[in-house]
Amino acid sequence: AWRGERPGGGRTVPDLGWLTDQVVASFDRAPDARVRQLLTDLVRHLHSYVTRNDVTQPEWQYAIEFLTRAGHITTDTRQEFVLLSDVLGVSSAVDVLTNSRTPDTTASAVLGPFYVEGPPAAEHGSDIAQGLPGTPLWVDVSVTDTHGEPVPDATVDVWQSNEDGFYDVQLPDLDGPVLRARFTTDAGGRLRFWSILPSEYPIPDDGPVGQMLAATGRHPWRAPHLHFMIFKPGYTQLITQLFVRGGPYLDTEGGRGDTVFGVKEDLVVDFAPQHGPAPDGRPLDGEWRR
Ligand code: MBD
Ligand code: FE
Repeated sequence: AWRGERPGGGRTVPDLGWLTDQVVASFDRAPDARVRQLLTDLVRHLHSYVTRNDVTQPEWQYAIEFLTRAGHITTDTRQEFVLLSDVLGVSSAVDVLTNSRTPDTTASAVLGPFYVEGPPAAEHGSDIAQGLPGTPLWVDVSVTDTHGEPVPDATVDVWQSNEDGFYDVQLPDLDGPVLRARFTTDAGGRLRFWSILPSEYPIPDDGPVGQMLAATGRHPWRAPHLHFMIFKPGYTQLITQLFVRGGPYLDTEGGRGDTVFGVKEDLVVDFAPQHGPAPDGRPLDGEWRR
């Protein structure tokens, strides 16, 4: 962490409006109005930020080094900038903005770093955990349009962590994809599959984002969740998550909950313990584990 001295408090910082104006004017001829708007406002906020906080050169250098270290962590399974956006609540903010454009739909949720394009196609009733240990979970979801009518032939990608909170892409010993699958909704707009209960999950915290969490006394945990991406030509895509009611880190107050601020009350659902035969005839009770 950065340890330099801050300049003495109470000093009057110079007015930098002339400098801000010059940079803003430099964007005047940007042909794309949206580009001009976003860059102009970004510069205004950055200038205001360094001015209001009287940022020193070592501090700014530290910030640049932090971002540079983050930028170097880009693998298939780890994108530090995504995590940074997540833990600062920016991903969630953009998600809420996006969702507000389509009222009357199931709430969306952030994509996260572990979606893999083109998951393996799975049959209704199959086990996407492929026998991994955990508490058996039977998922029965209906996809409906905004009039409540079932949507058949929608593509539904699902992905989740295992019992220890790891996604398959984080486990090099696994042989091929697991706990991720692609379903097509049936004539009644439904999909059904076996899996295991997802568990709470620490976001990767051995990099710059982890240092920031540690420096601020924050924990790295996400509340247990199942991811869904639902799409069909002619419909707006829905990316969402379902959270396990009663699970840890669901608290949306006080900044001690889900570390990416991704929980929405509407998306917390009952994962009810079942007794007796399972919907597909398998023996099952609430205590049963494999
Ligand atoms: C996850 O599993 C996740 O879903 C998000 C949004 C961020 C980090 C890890
Ligand atoms: Fe996730």
